Amino acid sequence: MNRHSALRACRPVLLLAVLVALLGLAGGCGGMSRPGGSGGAVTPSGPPNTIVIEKFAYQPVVLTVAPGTRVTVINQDPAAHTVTAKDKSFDTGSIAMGEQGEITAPRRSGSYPYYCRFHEYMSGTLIVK
Ligand SMILES: [Cu+2]
Repeated sequence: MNRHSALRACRPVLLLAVLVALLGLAGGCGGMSRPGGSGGAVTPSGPPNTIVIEKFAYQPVVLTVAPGTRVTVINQDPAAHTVTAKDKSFDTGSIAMGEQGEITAPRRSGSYPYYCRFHEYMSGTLIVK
C-alpha cells in the first residue's frame, strides 16, 4: 500500500520535470534561431567565387561573379552532384562526394540558371556582370 502511494506521488513530479525540461529546450532553441532576424537563409559568408553543395542544395543559391571568373564547386554531400547550366554554357560534370569541381563563368553578362543533372529539383543561379 505504502509503495503504491509513493509511486503515485512520484509520477506527477516526474512529468512536471520532463515538461519543464522540454519547455526550457524549446525556449532556448527559439531564442537562438531568431536573434535579430537580420540573417536570413542565405548568408554570403563563404569564400568568394565558390558554390558549396550541401544537403542537396547550392550555397549560395544566387552567386554573382565577373565574366570569365573561375568558380569552385565543393560537394560536401554523400552523393555526386553537378552544376549544369540550363543553356549548357557551363557544366562541372559529375562531382563525387567530398570532391570539388570548377566552372568558368560565361563571358556574356546575364543570369544563368543551373541545376544538378542527377537531382533536377536542385537549382541555383549564376549571375554574370
Ligand atoms: Cu545532385
